[in-house]
Amino acid sequence: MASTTPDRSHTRGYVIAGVLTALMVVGTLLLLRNITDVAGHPLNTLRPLGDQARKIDDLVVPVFAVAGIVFVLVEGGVIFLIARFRRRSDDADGEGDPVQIHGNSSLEWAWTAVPALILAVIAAFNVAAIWDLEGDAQNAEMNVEVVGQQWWWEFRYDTNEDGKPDVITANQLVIPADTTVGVNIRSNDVIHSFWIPTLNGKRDAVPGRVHKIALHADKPGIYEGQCTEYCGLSHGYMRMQVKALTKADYEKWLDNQLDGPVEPKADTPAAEGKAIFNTKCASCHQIDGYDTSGAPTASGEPDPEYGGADHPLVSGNAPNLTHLMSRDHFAGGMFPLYDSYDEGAARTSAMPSGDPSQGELGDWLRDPPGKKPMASDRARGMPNLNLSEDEIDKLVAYLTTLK
Ligand code: HEC
Ligand SMILES: [Cu+2]
Repeated sequence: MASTTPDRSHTRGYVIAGVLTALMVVGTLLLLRNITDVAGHPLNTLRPLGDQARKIDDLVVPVFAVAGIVFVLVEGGVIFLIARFRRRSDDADGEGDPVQIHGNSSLEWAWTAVPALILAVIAAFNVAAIWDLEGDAQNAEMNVEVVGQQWWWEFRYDTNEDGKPDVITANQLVIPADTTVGVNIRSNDVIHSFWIPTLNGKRDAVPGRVHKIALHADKPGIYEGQCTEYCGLSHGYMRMQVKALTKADYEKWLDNQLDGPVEPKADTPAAEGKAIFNTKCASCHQIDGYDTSGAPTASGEPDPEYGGADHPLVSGNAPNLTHLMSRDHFAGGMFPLYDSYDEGAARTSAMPSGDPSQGELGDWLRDPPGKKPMASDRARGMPNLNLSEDEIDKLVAYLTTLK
């Protein structure tokens, strides 16, 4: 022991403390840089673009500030005490020890009561915010059913309020801007989580339950989201978007959705594609007006709620394709439906414009599980149907007519 002089061990300690401090400072700066650089990061909770996200932000910022003050006070105190009362080389045992305050009840009461008080005040604001958000959901101007599926999101609109959906889409939840929209979040299989961070907090989609939240987008635009509850193989490929349109564009979009599917002209590749679709795809995918009532669901049984004759637009566990090309992306928002896609104003018009991504759709039909991991042998996702190139061409010709 005599070989380690106090001086050398001190130096080593200072070096380690210095390096750790430097790492912490660099890490904090990097973190701050990333979380404040919101432009290129669409999944950002610090950039509220709607009423509900703003209410959450208005709560988070002051709470974070309080936590920051407490952090600085406590850590500052710890560092001060370590420096002030550290053992020096000329210290003798038992001499000049700090005053011991163990058992000082006023001090102990104080450091129990002060944090409790701070937490109680924060809790009051939290509960008020939760009630406020709940009120928004209950007083929504319109409602949409949101159904989590492995691994994509389905959106159902009941515009004539007869209890049955009359518009069913996937991946992109289209809403009017500046309108409070209630979303009733459900699941058709496992637990997912619906999250559009610029509009509201996340909410789980739990089988057998309905969770309701409100979304209110200030302006027309695309608001990105991502499933945030691990839900199996392709959880990471389960995105969604809210597309907010002006009220006029929303009406246009709705009119188009309420129309039946485009019928391909006779004797075209698209017409042949439709015939192939009816034999190879319609058992899973719904096109409005084609009778596939009672299509089997994930469990293999016709599901009265999801696939029964009462809900002829709902096929169960595959996206409704009636107006496929009115969306921007397919398969959980992963792949583009348009090649030359205008990122500007066209993104928020009633119908995307550009050249259909025939290649992407062709690749998908050639080998869906190769493009996106799926367990199609267990009715989770789309199987490889071993289509010929000729069938693929005709199917793509048909699918791209479905505006
Ligand atoms: C066994 C059921 C099943 C069959 C049969 C099937 N699909 Fe699919 N399909 C799915 C499922 C499930 C998805 C969703 C996959 C995902 O996004 O994870 C899907 C996704 C798609 C999509 C993307 C839709 C979107 O909006 O995201 C297209 C396009 C598609 N299928 C076309 C076809 C065509 C064409 C056929 C016939 C050749 C076909 N499917 C046959 C189950 C099926
Ligand atoms: Cu999910």
